[in-house]
Amino acid sequence: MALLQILRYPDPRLHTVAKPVASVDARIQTLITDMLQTMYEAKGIGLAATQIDVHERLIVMDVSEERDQPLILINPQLVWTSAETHLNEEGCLSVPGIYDGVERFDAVTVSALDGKGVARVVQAQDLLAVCIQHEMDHLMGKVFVEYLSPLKRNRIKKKMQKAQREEAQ
Ligand code: K1U
Ligand code: ZN
Repeated sequence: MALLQILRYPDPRLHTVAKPVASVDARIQTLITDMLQTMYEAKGIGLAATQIDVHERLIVMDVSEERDQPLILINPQLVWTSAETHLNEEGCLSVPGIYDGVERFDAVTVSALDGKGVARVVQAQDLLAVCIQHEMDHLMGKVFVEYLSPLKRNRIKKKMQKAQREEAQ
């Protein structure tokens, strides 16, 4: 197992559009193990491969209280979205310390391969639905701050750059 480095906003690599996973092989299984360990260690509820600079369509999540129900989505596709949307408070491991509201579908249905390469259909609502939409955005190169106003986004960008400059000293 290995802890992976999570890219921090405004790293331009976060805007890379991920390609489909060609085969759920040993390399992908190792990546899943390492991404789960990295997500749990960072106390996140999700992590997209984009965030660890791997540009393939792979997401790991766990929204359970006990942190014992990992969910793996490989090559996820949204097949249904609810008519209703809500503003939800979101955070992001690539934008630490920043939380803000994003409008998301209340419920979604996603088709994907699981960690063993088996085709699954996942129906999600509440926090899991929000997390899936947030992580699928990462795979498209989109970070949640891009839903915020240019003013807020610029403030966040400057704050992150300052924090990274200070960390480097
Ligand atoms: O993708 C990521 O960076 C992980 C992110 C997922 C996420 C959290 C909240 C809403 C949507 C997506 C996080 O895990 S941020 C940290 C966190 O654990 C958290 C933050 C706010 C609410 C719940 C959890
Ligand atoms: Zn994120």
